[in-house]
Amino acid sequence: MTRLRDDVRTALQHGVAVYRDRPASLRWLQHHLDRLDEPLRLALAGKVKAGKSTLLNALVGEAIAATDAGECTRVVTWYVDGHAPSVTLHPRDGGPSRQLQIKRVDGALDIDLDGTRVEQVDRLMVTWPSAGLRTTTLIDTPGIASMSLDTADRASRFLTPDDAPTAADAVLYLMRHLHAGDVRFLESFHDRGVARAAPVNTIAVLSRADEIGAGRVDALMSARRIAARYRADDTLRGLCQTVVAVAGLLAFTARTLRQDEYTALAAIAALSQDELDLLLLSADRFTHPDETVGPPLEVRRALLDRFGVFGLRLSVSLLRTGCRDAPTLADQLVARSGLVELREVLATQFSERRDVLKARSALIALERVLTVDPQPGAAPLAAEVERILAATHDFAELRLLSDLRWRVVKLPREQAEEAERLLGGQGSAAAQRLGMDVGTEPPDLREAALAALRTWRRRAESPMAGRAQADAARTVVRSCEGVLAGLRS
Ligand SMILES: Nc1nc2c(ncn2[C@@H]2O[C@H](COP(=O)(O)OP(=O)(O)OP(=O)(O)O)[C@@H](O)[C@H]2O)c(=O)[nH]1
Ligand SMILES: [Mg+2]
Repeated sequence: MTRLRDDVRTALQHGVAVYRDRPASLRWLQHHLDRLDEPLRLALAGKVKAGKSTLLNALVGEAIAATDAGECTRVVTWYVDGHAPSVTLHPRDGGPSRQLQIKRVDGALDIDLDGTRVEQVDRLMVTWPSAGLRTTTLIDTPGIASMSLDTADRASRFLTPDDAPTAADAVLYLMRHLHAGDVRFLESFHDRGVARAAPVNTIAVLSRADEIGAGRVDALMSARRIAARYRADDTLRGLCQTVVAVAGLLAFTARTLRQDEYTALAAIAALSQDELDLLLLSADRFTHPDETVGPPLEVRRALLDRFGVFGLRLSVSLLRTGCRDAPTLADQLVARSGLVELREVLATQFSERRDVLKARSALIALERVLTVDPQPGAAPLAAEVERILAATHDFAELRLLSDLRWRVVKLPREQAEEAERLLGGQGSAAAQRLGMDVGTEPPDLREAALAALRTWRRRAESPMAGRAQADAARTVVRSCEGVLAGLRS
């Protein structure tokens, strides 16, 4: 995979040589050269209050992104791993960037724009030492379709700028229910040229999943069923890789669970069933000033903020069925929040494809320069981009994945699903491509890969197949060959 990165680096370096007398293009190319070796940039996008910042905090395991109130929810904020904490403000007018003071309020990061108006801020850059940010830079964006047109505008300008490839390599799109506005936004977040495959770098999240079904203990099961239905939806299939249900608040609270919270929950779990049923009836009931059972009012209020009604009910039921300490409770809550699945999907769809996604971003940028600023000496460079695109099977895979999902290439449903899997649509490891368990022994994997190879060769050579179907089958054959080669080495 590093060969792809090397090829793209070489092409960008050629670009730098060709454009040495064109300052704007040169800066752009140099920027992309640096970016090639950076961690993957993952943006969190979605409507106002979809739970973006909370999920970001859950992924990092710390309260670094501002949630709810505060002007900082209205600016694009980057979170980058680094040695010492720092916050840098980059102004919109391209003027010099400046350092801001860092404050922590109740353990959460509190950024003060120090007199600068939100409208004047291009982005905030937060450097924060965190293992969660080492391989991925997270970018929090303001809510789209918000009351304030300008805030929404800042997010969409960042995610789908008119005149430049996007600054993110991949996107996590949060939605509470599928809404026409979500579809429109996802549609507008499309590619220009190169891989022509927006779905490859977008994962949709059914967020605040605990609120589905009014916080009943089976809320997450309902949410998972809805996510599965969205996954099968033809429109959404063409717009994102997959859909995962996540209760971000619960995940964040679990990852930062405190002993005093555990103790308070354990005291609640020890109440009689009748008392419990009443206390956990609703949010209002739980924080009612006249309530006499359970912890004091301010503790109950704080618990509700951190867990939500669903989280409280789930925690109590876990405590009553044998969960004995805070770390165990935290693990079980994280497991049920959907965060584990989300992390797995991020790993298989994005982290393992990091080099392809990075190369893709860089080639989009290069193609852009070649188009808007054509130069006499640039023809070999254009040819080089073409060659990389044609020679890199990963791009062929991404393109075909997208075409199958958009039904540009039509295969019978079952064949299409099998093709998507073999192309790496559910993860690029051999077992995932072959639809087998992760622990499957290599000889069994090899046998399955050979069987798949034979099937798809037959399909590629079938006189019944149309041209597009035959081409698609040939791409799948190459993927099978790749799996076999990987197993051999
Ligand atoms: N019940 C529940 N509440 C949540 C969840 N995620 C976020 N919230 C709450 O929803 C509100 C908004 O959450 P944020 O994370 O700030 O949402 P956001 O999408 O970043 O909002 P903006 O940046 O203002 O667009 C907060 O009060 C959160 O506590 C969740 O998974 N479950
Ligand atoms: Mg936010």
